[in-house]
Amino acid sequence: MKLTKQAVQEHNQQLLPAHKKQFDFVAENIHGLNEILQKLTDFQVAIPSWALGSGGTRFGRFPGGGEPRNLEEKIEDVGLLHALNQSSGAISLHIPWDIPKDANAIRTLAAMHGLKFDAVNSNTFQDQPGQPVSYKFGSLQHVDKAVRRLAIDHNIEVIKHGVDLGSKALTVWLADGSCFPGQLNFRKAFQRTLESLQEIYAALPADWKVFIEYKAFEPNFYSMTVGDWGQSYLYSSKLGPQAYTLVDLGHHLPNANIEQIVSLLLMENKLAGFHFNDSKYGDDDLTVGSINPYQLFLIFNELVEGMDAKGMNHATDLGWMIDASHNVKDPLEDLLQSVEAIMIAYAQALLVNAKELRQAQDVNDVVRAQEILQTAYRTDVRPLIAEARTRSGGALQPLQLFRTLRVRDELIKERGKKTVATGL
Ligand code: PSV
Ligand code: MN
Repeated sequence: MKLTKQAVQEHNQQLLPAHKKQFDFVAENIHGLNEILQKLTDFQVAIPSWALGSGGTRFGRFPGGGEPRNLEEKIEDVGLLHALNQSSGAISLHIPWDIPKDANAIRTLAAMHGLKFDAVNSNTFQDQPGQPVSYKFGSLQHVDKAVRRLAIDHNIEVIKHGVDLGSKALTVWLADGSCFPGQLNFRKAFQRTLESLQEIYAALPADWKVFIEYKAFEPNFYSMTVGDWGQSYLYSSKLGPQAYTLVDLGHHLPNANIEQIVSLLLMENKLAGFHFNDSKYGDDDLTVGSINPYQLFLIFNELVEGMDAKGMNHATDLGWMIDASHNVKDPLEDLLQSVEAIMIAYAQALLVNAKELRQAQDVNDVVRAQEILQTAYRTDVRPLIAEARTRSGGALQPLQLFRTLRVRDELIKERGKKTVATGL
C-alpha cells in the first residue's frame, strides 16, 4: 500500500485550524523557533527491519495480520511510516533475517521511499540451519576456534551486505557470556572476544564504524561478555577510532543512570548510537516513552548538551534507532508512537535554557536547575513537532491518519491474515 500525497494533504487541511491555534500558542514563547523546527525536521530515527511484525515472548506470539513477508514489504512498511511522519527515513537490517537478494534493486526501492540504510546488524545469537558448529556456548568468545571463525566470517559477510546497500556501520551485539559461576574464565573470554573483534575491525571500510552494544543480562544470566558500558568502552578503546559504544536503553540493570553514561561516553568521543525502547523491569522492548518519558528527556538533555559542546550535528553524528518489540499493539502504530516520543523528548531538550542551567549549576542552585529542566519537560511540544512534520510533507497526526485510512486492513487484504515477518 502506498500513501498518496493527496490523502496527507486532505488530512492536514482538516486539522489545520486547530493545529494553527495550538502552534501559535507554544511558538510565541520560544526563542530560536525556526532553528528548532529545522532541527526537528532534520532528525531521523531508523526503524529496525525486525520490528515490523508482531513480537512475542517465549510463551507465545499473537500476530495481527498483514505482516511484511519479505524485505521488500518491510521497506514498504517503513516507507509508509516515513510518508506519515517524515522522521523515519532509514531502515536497519539484521542479517541473516533480512539478506538482500539483489542489493541494487533493494537500494532503488528504499530510495523510492526516501529511505537510507542505517547500521547493519550481525546475528551470532542463533544457530542457522546447516551451521557446522554451534553458538550454544558463545560466538566471538568461544573456546573453540572454529566457532569464533564462523562468527567472525559472518560479521565480515554482514559488512559486505552493508557496503552493497550504502550502510556505514556494523552493530555487534553478542549474546556471549555464561549462565553459571565457574563456566567461563572472564579474562580469557574477554581476550578471545577482543581478538575476534580485531579481525572484524580490520575488515571495516575506512569510512565505517563498528558499534559495540552491551547488555546486562539475557540470554546469559550469570555474566555477559559485553555486559555494561565499561566493558563496551574497553573493547572500543582497544579496537581503535572506528569503534564505538552503542547504548540500548533496555540493556541496563534497574535504575541505572543512563543519562550520565551517555554524557561521559560523549565526552570521550565513544558514543555511537542508540537503540530506543522503554522498560519497567529488564529488556522489555516496550514503546519508547511509554513507561519513563522523563528519563528519556534527561537522556536527550545530556545528548543535546554534550553534542553542542563538541559542535556535533544532532541529526547525523550519532545513529538513532528504535529497537522494540510489539506484543499486543499493531507494530506500525507502535513505531509511530515511538518515533513521536523520541521527537518529543528531543524537542523538550532543545528548549532547555542551557546558559541559565550552567549558571544555576555554578552557584549550586539546585532548585533553579530543576525548575529549568522541568519547565522544558512540561512544555507541550507536540504542536512544534506537528509543524515541522507538515512543513516537510508529513501528516499533522500520523497515527490518526493511519487509522482513518485503515492501513492495517489494507495490508491484510494485500498480504493476508496469516503472514509472519522474520525477526524476534
Ligand atoms: C538484543 O537484546 C538486542 O537489543 C540487539 O540489538 C539485537 O540485535 C536486537 O536486540 C534484536 O534482537
Ligand atoms: Mn538493541
